[in-house]
Amino acid sequence: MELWFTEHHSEWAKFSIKVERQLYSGRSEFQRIDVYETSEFGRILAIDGFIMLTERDEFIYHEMITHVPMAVHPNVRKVLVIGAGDGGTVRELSRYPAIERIDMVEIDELVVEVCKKYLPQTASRFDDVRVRLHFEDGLKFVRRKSDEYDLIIVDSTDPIGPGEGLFTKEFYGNCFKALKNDGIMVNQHESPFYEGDRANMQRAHRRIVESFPISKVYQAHIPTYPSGHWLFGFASKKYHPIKDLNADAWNLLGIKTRYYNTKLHVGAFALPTYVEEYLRDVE
Ligand code: SPD
Repeated sequence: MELWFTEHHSEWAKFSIKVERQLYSGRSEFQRIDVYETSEFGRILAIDGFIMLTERDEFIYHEMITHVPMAVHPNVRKVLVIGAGDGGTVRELSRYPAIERIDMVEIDELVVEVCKKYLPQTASRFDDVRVRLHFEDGLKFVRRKSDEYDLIIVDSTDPIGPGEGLFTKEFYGNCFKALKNDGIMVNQHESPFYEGDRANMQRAHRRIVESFPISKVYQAHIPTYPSGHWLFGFASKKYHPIKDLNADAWNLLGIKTRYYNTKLHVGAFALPTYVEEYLRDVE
């Protein structure tokens, strides 16, 4: 008998991966967590039936959500990461010696425990002395902060269930307040392709545009996310993602990446016309 993992990408489209075996299945007070072993994508983490990462393509997402802002802001010392319980974003941030402190706020401690046990490829740097884990709601955590962070990375689930609050106007406003006066916020911004994701993407963009003076969107190709076309938001108080890119300084750091590079950085902000139109419609 064959076992397949299937995610609904729209009411009429599904995406399936053959599963060799299920490694973990559990339910926290917030959500259902599953880990599968597959031949094509390695291990897969699914939350409430949606793929959060696969070992094969997670590098694309984690490099793009981390290195884009890090190559723009000239002096990141203190970072807030919201969500990201799999550890992939912390792993990428930990490659920067100049970062002094990484606060990671994950609502669900079970996600971190499961990833430490079954996904050591991403959950590999939680022991970095600069990392502080806070198990609480990111929405509440950020409300208490003011003028504190150089960079906020919102590495959330989709805006259903516990991730919903991380797509609200109140949350983006509080991120603005929590950032220093040259701070940057980057968020996972959903996909432009299927109608449901597109609506979430437009709603997030409208709210971020209302909260930050500079608000741009960039893209990456992530095979296991709906349609394979994924967006990230770059919101900033001062720095422009292309005009303020310091490619030479970033390349001198010698950080070895597999997807991100400083040429791709510029290209990632060149969006297809239909996506530009969707964004313009809500600006
Ligand atoms: N539909 C998938 C969206 C997943 C975004 N978050 C992924 C978490 C990886 N650290």
